Amino acid sequence: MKLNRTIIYTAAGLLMAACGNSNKSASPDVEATEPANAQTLIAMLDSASKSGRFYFGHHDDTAYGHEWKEGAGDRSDVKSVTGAYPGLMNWDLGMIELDSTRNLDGVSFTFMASEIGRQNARGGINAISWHPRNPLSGGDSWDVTASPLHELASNQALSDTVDAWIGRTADFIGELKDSAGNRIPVIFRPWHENTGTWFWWGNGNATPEEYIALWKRTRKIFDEKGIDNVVWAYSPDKVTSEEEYFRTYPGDEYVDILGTDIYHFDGEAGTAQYRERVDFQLPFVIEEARKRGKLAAFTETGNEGLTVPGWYTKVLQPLMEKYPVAYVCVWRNAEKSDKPNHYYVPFPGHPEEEDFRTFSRESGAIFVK
Ligand code: BMA
Repeated sequence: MKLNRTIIYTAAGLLMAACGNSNKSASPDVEATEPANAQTLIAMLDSASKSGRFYFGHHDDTAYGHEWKEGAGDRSDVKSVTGAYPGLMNWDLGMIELDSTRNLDGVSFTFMASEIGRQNARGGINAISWHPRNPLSGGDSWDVTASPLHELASNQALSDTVDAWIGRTADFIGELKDSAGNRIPVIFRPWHENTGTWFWWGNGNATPEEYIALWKRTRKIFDEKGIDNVVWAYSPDKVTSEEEYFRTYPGDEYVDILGTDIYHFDGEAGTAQYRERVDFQLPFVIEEARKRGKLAAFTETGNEGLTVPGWYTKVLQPLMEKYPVAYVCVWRNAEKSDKPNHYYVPFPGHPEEEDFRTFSRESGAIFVK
């Protein structure tokens, strides 16, 4: 189905859409297991997906872009091309565990908190990922030379460190407030892509039991601190079976969103493989989410450097039309002097600008002003 309309919401418009669409689908309501604060965000996401829409997400959207860094908050490559901000912005807490003032990509945590407030005020959604350092080796998230989760149960100093690190993410999230002083609900998506082997919490570096214990530990720390503004997202990478996806699933009482991260690699030559992976995975993610009273999302995707002509309208859009998810999020537009080809949305002057504008008008994607 082609939704031939522009969907750009203001905060008021979103509220009307949320109320107006509540009876349109026969699928069961998403379970009200989270506190009221988080429930508001769950309802927004649920209403979007039940009406055939989805939030379009971009990581670090207003923090920097392909040709600029250290934005003042109003600049965005998505906005420069489409006229509106993405409906969802993703942010990453990597380095907060070390009490750093900036994250692993140089974004100041003070700026991040303020941008989360601005995105919330314009009726948009915020999601948070976390690439923490390896607490055993001192390396980064991708350092798998030491496997801390094998030792977590027996090494008191290590488990104290991990608890303190999780505590810092909880404190940051608990401090996210709107202008009235109310906590801003956010999606938190820790310990992601764990079916892959590249993170210290991933496949080969932790048993399923160790991974699940880490997730439960995370949730316990948030609950003990009374953090009530989190919508929890589980997001393994591509898998070859449904059993693999659920092997590390912490349980329905810990998760609100069943997600998945699948990237389009190898340009045009990789299109068939990308489609196959998504066609395999999203149907069962969506179906299991429906059965369990959860939301489904395409938590990370993208074609790095937009090497596939028409990627947004010819590759992503047909997938989004087939698979009703609450949101899709593409990764960051790194500044060109840092990583010249590491971008996932076009910037002004890029040949894919028009294609992305068409996608923004016709796909049912939600952007905000
Ligand atoms: C990766 C890349 C890295 C970045 C990390 C965390 O996919 O974008 O350059 O440091 O995500 O944002």
